Amino acid sequence: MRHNPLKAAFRQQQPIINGWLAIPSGYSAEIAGHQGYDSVTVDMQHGMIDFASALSMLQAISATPATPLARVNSNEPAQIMRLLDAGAWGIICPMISTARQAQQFVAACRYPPLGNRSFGPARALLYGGKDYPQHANEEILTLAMIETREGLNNLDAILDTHGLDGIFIGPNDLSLALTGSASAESQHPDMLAAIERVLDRCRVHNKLAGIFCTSGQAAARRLAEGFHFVTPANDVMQLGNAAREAIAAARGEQPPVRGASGY
Ligand code: 3PY
Ligand code: MG
Repeated sequence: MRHNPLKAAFRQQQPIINGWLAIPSGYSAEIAGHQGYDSVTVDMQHGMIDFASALSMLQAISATPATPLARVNSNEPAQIMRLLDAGAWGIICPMISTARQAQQFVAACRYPPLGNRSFGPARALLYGGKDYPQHANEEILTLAMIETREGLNNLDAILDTHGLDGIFIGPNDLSLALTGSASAESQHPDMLAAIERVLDRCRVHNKLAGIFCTSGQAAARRLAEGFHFVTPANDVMQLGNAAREAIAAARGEQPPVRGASGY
C-alpha cells in the first residue's frame, strides 16, 4: 500500500504544511496540490463541497505530490467511511469533545477488529494499491479537532484513544467557546493557556499537534511553538488576500485588513 508520508514526517519530527480547500473544484485542488504542500485537506464542514466535488478534488490531489485528506462535516461514520473509500489518506473530525466521540471517530476509520469501517475500498485501492485493505489501519491518519471547552477538559481521555494520531485545534471555534469571539490568532489569556495545554498534552502522549492558521507567518509561529501540522489559511482566504493585494497595488494603496477569524 502507498505509505502515508505524514505519519513518517511526524515520526521524524518534520513539519507538515497542510493546504485547506473550501472551493468545490478539482482544478483548484490540483493547483493547490502542486504548490508544495505536504497535504491538502478537502473541507466538507465549512467548504461549499458536496461528495461529487470531493471525489474529483481527491482525484486531483492524488495526481500531485500532496497527500489527500478530508475534514468531515461531523462525527458521522457513513461520511467518514465514504471519504476513505474515495481515497482520503486521513480524516480530520470536528467538534470532538469526549473520549467516547473520539473512539467512535477512530472506529469509523479502522477495519475490524480495530474498528467498524465497512469493507468497500473502491478508489482507495486504485490510489493505494491492492494491499490497501491489509495496511489501511496503520496508514490512515486520524486527527480529532479540539474546539470546545468540554473537549479541552477531556483532552487526556481523548488523547488516550487507541488509534488516534493527533489533535487539530480549530482556533475559531475554540476561541468562540472560551472568549466569546472567533479569532484564529487570539491573544486572550484563556486561549493562550488552552493552546499551551494542547501542545503539552500532545507531547506527553506522543501525538501529533496541529492547528488552523490564517497566514504563512502565523503558521511559522505555530511551528516554532511546537506544532507539527499547520494550515497557513484556506483557499478562500488566499484568493481574497491575493485579489485585495493586487487591487490595492494597482490603485497605489495599502490592502485593507481582514477580520480576526481570517475571513
Ligand atoms: C476553526 O478554527 O474552528 C476551524 O474549524 C478551522 O477551520
Ligand atoms: Mg471549527
